[in-house]
Amino acid sequence: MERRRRCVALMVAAALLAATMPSPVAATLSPDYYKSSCPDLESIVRYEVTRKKNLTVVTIPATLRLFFHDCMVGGCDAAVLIASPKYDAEKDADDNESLAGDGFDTINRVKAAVEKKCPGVVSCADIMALAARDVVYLASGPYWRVELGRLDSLVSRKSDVEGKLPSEHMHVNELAAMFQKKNLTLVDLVALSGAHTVGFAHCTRFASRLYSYSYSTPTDPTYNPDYADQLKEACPRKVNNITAVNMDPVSPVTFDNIYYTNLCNGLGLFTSDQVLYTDPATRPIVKQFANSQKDFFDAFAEAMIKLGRLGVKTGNEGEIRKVCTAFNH
Ligand code: HEM
Ligand SMILES: *[C@@H]1O[C@H](CO)[C@@H](O)[C@H](O)[C@H]1NC(C)=O
Ligand SMILES: *[C@@H]1O[C@H](CO)[C@@H](O)[C@H](O)[C@H]1NC(C)=O
Ligand SMILES: *[C@@H]1O[C@H](CO)[C@@H](O)[C@H](O)[C@H]1NC(C)=O
Ligand SMILES: CC(=O)N[C@H]1CO[C@H](CO)[C@@H](O)[C@@H]1O
Repeated sequence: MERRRRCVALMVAAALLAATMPSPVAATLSPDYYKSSCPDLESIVRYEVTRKKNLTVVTIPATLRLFFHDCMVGGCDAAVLIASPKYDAEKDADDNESLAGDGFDTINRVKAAVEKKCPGVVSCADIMALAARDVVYLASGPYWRVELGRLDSLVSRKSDVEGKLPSEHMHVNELAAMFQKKNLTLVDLVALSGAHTVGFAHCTRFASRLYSYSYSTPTDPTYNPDYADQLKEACPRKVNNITAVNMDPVSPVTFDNIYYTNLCNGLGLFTSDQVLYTDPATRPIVKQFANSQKDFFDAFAEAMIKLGRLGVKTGNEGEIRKVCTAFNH
């Protein structure tokens, strides 16, 4: 009840959403890209992703986050999947922020199944885009047609990651600037952050909000006090670096708009979540999504399509990897 009340009675102009028209489609991307070369692609991906999700539900957040990290660093090109014996690939950067192994495993399983039916045809980058859509849908989230036709990168460098991924300590101006560099708007930022309606975060990511916000005010006052108490219980002062909590304390495994009602109630886990409500630049968008799951779903789908257009490799910039963790050469 209380949760709903603080976010009702607002009518954000429809213009907010109209302002997020996607940029023109890169000529090479199309949902029908593999229509003749691998007609069963989407059902193979769906089947394998469902199988993996049936084994472990953390597949959902892990696979979704992996796609975001891949796209933000040099584009959606599966560079994040490369396993380097020298530990100098994208996934080895500190900023990979403990990407969960189940995301990698999902893509590798799907790729193996796709290779059996359509050898050498479908890129790992496209499989990541399809799998990210499928896990959202399996968690009761929106569905969208995925544009396809990406090639896989020929390089993957740890040093490329620095400064490309947002930090949980960032405020709206910093987040907006980082997203703007990728042509992602404020609405895209708020919508994509809604991915934190599923998944986990380690205590070490937000402990400073609980214990060392400032000298006179140790706990961030934008936390709901009861929530802060619960978090302190789960994450004591000298917590290890393994303990994690649900990012959406209300509906942790469902892809829904509760993330936004949470923000209205001080239940945003990271600074980067809660500021979307405290900052007047983004608060109307948070309220809109809290009030309309449909508006959130539409905006999320659109923002994921835009995210999927970043840094697409074509021609001699890429290849179709045989296995997603290694270059062909
Ligand atoms: C807006 C800026 C963002 C920041 C600062 C941020 C930061 C983080 C951090 C620090 C974690 C916890 C990692 C850990 O402790 O293991 C996390 C988890 C997660 N993030 Fe984000 N993120 C952002 C945007 C996004 C976007 C755009 C998506 C996807 C569209 C996303 C999807 C996820 C998911 C699904 C998880 C849970 C991962 C899991 O349970 O394995 N995040 N994020
Ligand atoms: C996943 O689990 C659901 C529910 O138990 C079941 O109906 C479905 O057949 C399973 N799918 C796969 C691919 O294992
Ligand atoms: C952003 O849009 C501009 C203008 O359409 C384009 O030139 C630029 O390449 C885009 N940037 C990214 C990262 O897609
Ligand atoms: C986690 O803590 C252990 C033990 O203190 C340490 O060896 C390890 O390097 C830490 N891992 C990370 C990712 O910081
Ligand atoms: C999933 C994964 O590969 N995570 C890596 C992130 O980077 C650290 C080193 O900074 C590795 O230890 C992890 O294995």
